[in-house]
Amino acid sequence: MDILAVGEPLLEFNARISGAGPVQGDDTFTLGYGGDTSNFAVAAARSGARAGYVTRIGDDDFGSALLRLWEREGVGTEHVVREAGGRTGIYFNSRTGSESRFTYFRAHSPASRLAPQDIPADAVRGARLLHLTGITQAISPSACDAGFHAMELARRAGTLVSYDPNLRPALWPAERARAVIMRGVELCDIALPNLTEGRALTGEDDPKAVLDAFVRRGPATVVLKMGAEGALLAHEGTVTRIAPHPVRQVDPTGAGDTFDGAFAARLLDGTSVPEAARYAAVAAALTTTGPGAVTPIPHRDAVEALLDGGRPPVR
Ligand code: KDG
Repeated sequence: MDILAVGEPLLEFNARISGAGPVQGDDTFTLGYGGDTSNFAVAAARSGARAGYVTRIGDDDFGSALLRLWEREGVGTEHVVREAGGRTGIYFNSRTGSESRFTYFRAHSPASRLAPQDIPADAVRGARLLHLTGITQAISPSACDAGFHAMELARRAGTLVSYDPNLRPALWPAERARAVIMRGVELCDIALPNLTEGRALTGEDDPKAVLDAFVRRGPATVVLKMGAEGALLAHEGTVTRIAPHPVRQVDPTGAGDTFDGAFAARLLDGTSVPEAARYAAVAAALTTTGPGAVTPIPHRDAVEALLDGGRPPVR
């Protein structure tokens, strides 16, 4: 595998809210897939990369559904452990308008038992890029250790490390989140924060100051994702503004993960860093045009058609 992602996959229940406000008893939820690192792996695969996943799931129906997803998408499952009697985590997205609102049921999930011994050392050494996130490290102390262990292994082997803070305040206390995530940023080559979490993590407000605060931690490449405002890319001492791709947003869930996966896939096929970021911005924008984290993630042809100024192909 060229790309290895480590983290927690979740089944997603995505609300179809009938009224204007929070869920009501008669609203319905559509089953889908989520989990930031799983979304990342699917996005990378849809952009043509050979991606594999390191995680733990239950031997329940939700675990089976995720396995079928990865098999359909061509995401490698060699390092997915199935726990007998384990219950795979789930979340509800009861979004109002286009704002995500997550409720998690993931405590004691199999993925929370991820530990350093689950990290396949040879696969990390053999990969070209390792990806993990703040969520990977938030779900339990052993998963946090697994994340640091994987990054250390990758650094020693010369495998690139990409890291998305994906700050989820519901998962851990702010001070611990900041300390762990900023250590992760120091250990990575490519940091991929969004503006909201970047502000919370650095205490800066101005996007350029937020970007600089990440650059000072050492990663060679930082992309500050700013949603409808596009992105700021810092690479080799140069800051490049990546224009947004305008779309009608339905559900932003998974857009940041898609950016990361699409960016990684393009970087590894030799695309220049700014071009990879432009590609990733279009892929991320397309992901917001439908409900759910995974279904709207675009394939490479759809993104390229738009980059060329055309319309995406109909699938
Ligand atoms: O980035 C989208 C993810 O946040 C979503 O799929 C659920 O992984 C998830 C989480 O932990 O919030």
